[in-house]
Amino acid sequence: MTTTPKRYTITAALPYTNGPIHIGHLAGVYIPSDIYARYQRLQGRDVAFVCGSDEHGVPITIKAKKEGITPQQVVDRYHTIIKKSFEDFGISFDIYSRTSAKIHHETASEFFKKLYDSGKFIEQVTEQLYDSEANQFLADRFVLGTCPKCGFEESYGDQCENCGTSHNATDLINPKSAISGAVPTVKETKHWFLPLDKYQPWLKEWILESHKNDWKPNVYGQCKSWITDGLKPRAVTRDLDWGIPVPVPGGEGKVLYVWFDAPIGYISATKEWAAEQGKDWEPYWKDKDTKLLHFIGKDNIVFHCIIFPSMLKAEGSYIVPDNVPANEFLNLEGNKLSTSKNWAVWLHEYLEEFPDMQDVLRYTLTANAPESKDNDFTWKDFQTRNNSELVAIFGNFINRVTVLTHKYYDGVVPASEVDFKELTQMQEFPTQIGEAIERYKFRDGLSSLINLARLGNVFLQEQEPWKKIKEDPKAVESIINAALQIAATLAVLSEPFLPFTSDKLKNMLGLDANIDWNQIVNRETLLPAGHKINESQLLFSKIEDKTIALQLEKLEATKTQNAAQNKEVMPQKDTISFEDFTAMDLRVGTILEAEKMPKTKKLMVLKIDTGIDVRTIVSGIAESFEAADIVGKQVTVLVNLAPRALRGVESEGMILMTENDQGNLVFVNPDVTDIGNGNTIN
Ligand code: B3M
Ligand code: ZN
Repeated sequence: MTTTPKRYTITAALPYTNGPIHIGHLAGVYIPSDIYARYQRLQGRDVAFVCGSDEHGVPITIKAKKEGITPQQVVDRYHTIIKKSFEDFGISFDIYSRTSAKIHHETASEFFKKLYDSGKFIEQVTEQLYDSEANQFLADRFVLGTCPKCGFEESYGDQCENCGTSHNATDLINPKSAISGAVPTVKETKHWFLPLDKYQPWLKEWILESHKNDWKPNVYGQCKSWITDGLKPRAVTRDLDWGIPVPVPGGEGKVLYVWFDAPIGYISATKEWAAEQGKDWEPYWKDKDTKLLHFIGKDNIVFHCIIFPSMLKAEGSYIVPDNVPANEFLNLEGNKLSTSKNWAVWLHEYLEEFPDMQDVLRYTLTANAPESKDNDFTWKDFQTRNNSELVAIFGNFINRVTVLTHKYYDGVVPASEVDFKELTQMQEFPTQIGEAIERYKFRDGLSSLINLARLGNVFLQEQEPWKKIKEDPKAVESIINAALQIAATLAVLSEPFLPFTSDKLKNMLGLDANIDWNQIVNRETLLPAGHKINESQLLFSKIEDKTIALQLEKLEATKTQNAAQNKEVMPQKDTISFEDFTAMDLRVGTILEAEKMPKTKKLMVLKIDTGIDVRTIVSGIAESFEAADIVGKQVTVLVNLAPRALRGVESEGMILMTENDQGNLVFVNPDVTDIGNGNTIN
């Protein structure tokens, strides 16, 4: 039997502040952690739910360089946007802090100094990759190369996004600088290393032996492979200028590794929150009766299960996480979500297009959460979940029962003496949903919730109060009373998943906003007879096909844009002399006839009026044009090209073609001024 912990410290991964957040972030980390935190609060438990912006690290510096602004400007911009998105979607952090905050700089510095003073680090001069063009060491994301483990060619210096392995930049095969593209040289520099190998026996016992059954298989599996591969000392400082200065002698010009400071951000945020609340922060991180949980995405597992716990262990006075319920990844319409490719549904944009529909997204992302494998978000599924679950089941049930209550009883809850079996069944839902949440099975919890709404719907359908109201009004009182109890239970149990809907529903039913989870099965107190409910409102509304089509078009446009950007531009050919150029005789011609050459894919036989004669030219354009469409077109013709035979047809010249910026072949047409930026081809 597990006993209830005294308090919960719930952390959600600190998002990098180099861009806004999208549905992948919500589905992977913030919705599950929010469901969990809200549920524990409803159980009356002591919860600290903390998060904040991760404002150090190379991605931010790269973004700043790209835009010609300072890293501080980058983080200020996105911190505001991200914080607002979380608020807008009802992510109920007790605090959303940031790692550029003074309290965090102090906390992280002290933490480092404590490990330094107690001799927990190895100090070592090693050779690190260096970009001699940019005069800079190439840490982490400043270097790209082939992953030594999986062969992925675009692995970062510290982590491979393909296989998730974390390594040292010097392990990369064929490294190149992400700043200048140069092949790095090596240069000696001093750094501090945390000897992870020393913590290996403890990690083995703590994770592999004690958490075999309660950690998710994906998390446990990654840890196991790490520990069995053997851990190596890991540098926790970097030669960079953006970050927290290394606070010990010899640390000048160096900063803490972002993955050293960022998780300490959880502690700093807790401190900040506790100070605001007039509480003591320490029990949230140091008392053995506290349950510490890290909600993260799968690419962060090693940092939260191996590195940060080793840091906490080295420090000595902290607890380690009880669980790290990491999710897999969410894809969008079959492709990996990507900030740089703009392949995403951005939260701020979603809200502009679907105002007040936060819960529909929360619902879809939970119902489809990548809990045990990568999963796909599709707009079609979003529409179906809304129309056939939220509208047709949940919304429909609530609408029926509230409308009938107003119609028959002026909004006053009627009395009842009948114990319907549905009311007994209803009583099982709080435990069922609660247990699912406790086990991080949020999809199961949500599906139970919708089952409760289904139960209510079927109940009304079977009882048909609208038919009985004439001949048996007494029976209808009991039916409506029971249906209202189910509605009230839904109002409370939906809160962790659909907080906006829950608020609206509580309001409609005239329920106290702060009812807790265990109060709800009591029919006498929840919605007693005589209680008056408020005006009925629609909870959800149907999403039309055209709305979904618009979203799909938007993604199509992104694809086209990406294709145009990724198109390889052919390098310039060798220079020619002015004489070479003037030797070309270019004329404006008209296509008189066009015919695809039989048995070829590309060739088209054209009859061209060049102004001096009518001649035959064979051109490789049959894949791009229909013969009938080009007759009569004006084209530019190189008329003095030496004739040559193509498949037995003599070609006397060349039509000038180019590619436009969508990558399509177009004529260099005397009528058209915009010919794109391609080069001449035939
Ligand atoms: N900023 C990484 C990420 O967004 C990171 C998480 C830090 S949690 C301490 O993938
Ligand atoms: Zn790899």
